[in-house]
Amino acid sequence: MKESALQIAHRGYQPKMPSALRGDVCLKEGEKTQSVADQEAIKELFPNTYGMPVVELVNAGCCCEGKECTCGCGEGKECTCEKDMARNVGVILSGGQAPGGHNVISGLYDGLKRMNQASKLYGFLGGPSGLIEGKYMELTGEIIDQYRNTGGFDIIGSGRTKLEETWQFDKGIEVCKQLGISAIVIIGGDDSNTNACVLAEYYLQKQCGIQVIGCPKTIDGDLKNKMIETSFGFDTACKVYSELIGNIQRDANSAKKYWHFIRLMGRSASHIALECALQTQPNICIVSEEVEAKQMTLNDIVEEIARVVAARAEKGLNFGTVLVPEGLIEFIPAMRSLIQELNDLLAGGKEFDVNGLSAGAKALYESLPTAIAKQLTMDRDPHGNVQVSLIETEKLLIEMVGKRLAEMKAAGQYKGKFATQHHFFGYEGRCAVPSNFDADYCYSLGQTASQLIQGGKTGYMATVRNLTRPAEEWIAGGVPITMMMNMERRNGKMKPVIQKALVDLNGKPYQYLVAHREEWALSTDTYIFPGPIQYYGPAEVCDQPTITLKLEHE
Ligand code: FBP
Repeated sequence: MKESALQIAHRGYQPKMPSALRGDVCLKEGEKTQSVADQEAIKELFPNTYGMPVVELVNAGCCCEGKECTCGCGEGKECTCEKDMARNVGVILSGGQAPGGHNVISGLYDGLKRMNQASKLYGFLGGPSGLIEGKYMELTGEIIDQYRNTGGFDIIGSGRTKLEETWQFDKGIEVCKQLGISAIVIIGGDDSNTNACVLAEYYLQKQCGIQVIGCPKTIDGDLKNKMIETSFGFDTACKVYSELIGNIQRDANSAKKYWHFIRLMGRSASHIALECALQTQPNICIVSEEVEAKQMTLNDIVEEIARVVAARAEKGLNFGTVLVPEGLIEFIPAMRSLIQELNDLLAGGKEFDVNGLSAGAKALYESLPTAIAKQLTMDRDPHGNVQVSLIETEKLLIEMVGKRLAEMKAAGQYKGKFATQHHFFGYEGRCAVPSNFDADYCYSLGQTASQLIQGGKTGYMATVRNLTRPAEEWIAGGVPITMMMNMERRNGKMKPVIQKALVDLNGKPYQYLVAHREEWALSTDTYIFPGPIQYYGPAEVCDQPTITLKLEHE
């Protein structure tokens, strides 16, 4: 197979790691934990995995000296020193692709092999369904080497099957027993990690000797909290989109004739749009969480865009950029109610009949451009949700802003031209070659997962923190997944789930946007052009984390 120069060179890239992961490692236990909310309910549902301590990986020796030993190594009280037992481990990629997944797997593989060459890593094929259907492959060194530092999830494939029913868990035990697997690593987002925790709890109850460890993945950036600074893939995806937005801004600034409406992936939260705005300084960036907090209507959003377009036209600037988060439509209160009614109406594959909607929802539905109304009634995802990536909100806004500007023109309030281009950036970023940050972060996550397994942990998510510092200073460890949980209503029932992190309107990244957006709206010389991700060169060009991460943690 022919390969690009970067593919060939990049295989030899050696990911940077926290210094604690080099050499022998101990697991140092911290304080006992509790869930972020609904403690009693979560404790009752997870009697075996609730309240476990946070663990930190430290160099063997630094936590052991002079203390009473609990693990048989004769060393330390607070540590469980690694026992270099050979293990068979299974790994699953779950949900949407995110750059760096292959490095989690290579870090996991290297970690297991370093501890014992006889250990084996099996990849379950096509996502969680691979576990229950017994579809797997052994990941050998030769296979792993082909995928080091590459984008994509194609090494074993991914899928969106939910692991949440007892028969699936039991099937998993059967398959693991056949392969001698004593630990499973699930690389996924908030839902997949919630399911990983349910699985860990079930396997402990059954005493079947299978550990379950999660890893925080999603380009959407919404799996983060006090202990998880960012999910992997967010960094690369935002850098890819920001490069493209910067290029478009150069074009807009050169041709001076188009308004570009750019929709950005991120199923629910607006982290991607916000980060891209911080990297490129567009004329407008909509933040869904603000729309919801201010109870804005679609017309309010249109009015605001039209205001900026008219103000720029006054200065002779009939061009600009508008960033639109993919999830926007569901954060507009009236649209959310309409979508909810549509979800109920269409549940179980029923035929759509507009008369089944309430009067308000029907009026809103009928006011929408036909194409958008049709998109809202399209097939739901496996969880019964509307597939926001298929709804062309950017086109909806173009149409509505165009109409509003025509009215303003007729009233003598606007004299400019409104020629537009629309874009959607999503899939372009999900399988990009991981940035050095993601390559390093993911490799460290994989290595950390191997240590948590070796330390006998289950129901934990691998974590690597202190990410705005050089990689050597990163702090690797594990957080009990129950610590991140609360109870939420899902499909009409209260369920334990990991709390999703939406954009914090009091947080520094959003506040930075608010402080600068009026200047960015009206100016021509505030655009930033980030250019393509750089893999080789000075650290200030190649190894920078996202601006969101820097603002949140520095
Ligand atoms: P995950 O949450 O599974 O990481 O997926 C994120 C995402 O890329 C969203 O941004 C997007 O809305 C969705 O997946 C698209 O899903 P699909 O790949 O099924 O089209």
